[in-house]
Amino acid sequence: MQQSRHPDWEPITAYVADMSYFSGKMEAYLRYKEIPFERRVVDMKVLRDEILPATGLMKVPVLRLANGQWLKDTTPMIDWLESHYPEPPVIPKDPVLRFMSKLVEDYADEWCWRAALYWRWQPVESRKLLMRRIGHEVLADFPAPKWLAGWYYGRRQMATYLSGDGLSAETEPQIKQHYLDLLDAMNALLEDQPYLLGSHPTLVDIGLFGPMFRHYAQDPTPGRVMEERAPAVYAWVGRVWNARAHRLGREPIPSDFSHPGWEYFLRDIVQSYWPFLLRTARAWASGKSRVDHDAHGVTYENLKVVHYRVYCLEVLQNEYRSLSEPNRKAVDDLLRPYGMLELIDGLDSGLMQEHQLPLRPDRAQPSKLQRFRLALMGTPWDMPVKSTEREK
Ligand SMILES: N[C@@H](CCC(=O)N[C@@H](CS)C(=O)NCC(=O)O)C(=O)O
Repeated sequence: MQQSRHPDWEPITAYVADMSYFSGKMEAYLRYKEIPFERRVVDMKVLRDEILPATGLMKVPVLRLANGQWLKDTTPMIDWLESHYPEPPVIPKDPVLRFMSKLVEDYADEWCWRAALYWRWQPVESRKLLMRRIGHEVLADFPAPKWLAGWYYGRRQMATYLSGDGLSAETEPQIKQHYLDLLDAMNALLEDQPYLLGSHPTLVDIGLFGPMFRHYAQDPTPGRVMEERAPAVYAWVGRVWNARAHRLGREPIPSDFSHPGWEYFLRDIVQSYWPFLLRTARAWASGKSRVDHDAHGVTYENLKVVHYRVYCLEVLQNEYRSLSEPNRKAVDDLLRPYGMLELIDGLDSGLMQEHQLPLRPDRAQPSKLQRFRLALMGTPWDMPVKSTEREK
């Protein structure tokens, strides 16, 4: 299945990090679709001097087209690439499957993050290894011994994504359990089919590959759990990494979200994740920077209100609203055993233009002070929202 070639922007340079959740997701997509790309593993210098001025964030993955244009954020990047490299589609054509797949992708990106960070940084064995790896791989040019730079970065990750993301004595068992539940649900799906929606990889495989590959399969502590508890998931991780469109048949044998393996996902999305998006969007609209959120029978306290997630909700609501009446009913029927998706009228994250790809080249450049701060602190979640952007 030869992709049509685009000499204007090929080869694409993919800026990635080897232990990064979203880099794993992006690479799985590019590899399966056989989109030509050159892989560039970043260090702090590349993040600061190339990626920050071009995208406004020190985050990976980002793509640079041969004509000098840039793309960021895996979800809009995959949408953009799907429109230019349509065959074989990874996003299902059927509107119900499409909406449900986008919902699962978003859940994998934003809700599976907390437990993946927990299993990386909380077990001492994983933490020590990752601090070392980061010191060597990302912070090689840091003006400090590598072990110290890695230790500093790891501590910052823990402050931001563990204690800063609702980890407490009350929530810890739930956060830990989330990974085990995901494994059980995915194992059930993968006992019946090679990919989560049938014979070919689709967006749900790509989305869940984010937490499953660079974190769960490769970090030592969760990796051992996966090997023993869910060998079908372990095999799937390798299968997705090795999937190439030309090797799979042209006609996929599709499945859908009625398989019992999806029950866990649908319940968690409707009862925990979607309400979290609503809470985030409402808090953002009233200018709050932190919220508490009740889910899984516990309270996740003091969660950061991440502006990007308001945009996620806006995009998903737009998708849902654009469904025809019968398709919306089909989605509602799938979700009804767990509840319904409440919508917010007039939701405007103000980030729609920011995520138009390719990125506009005339973006505001960070000041020297901001660059210094970012080099030291990185950009955990998103940069502080300017007060003018936040007024509604
Ligand atoms: N929404 C973004 C998220 C990208 C992201 O969070 N990347 C992480 C690595 S997996 C990062 O670069 N973090 C830098 C930091 O925390 O300093 C996407 O979908 O690409």
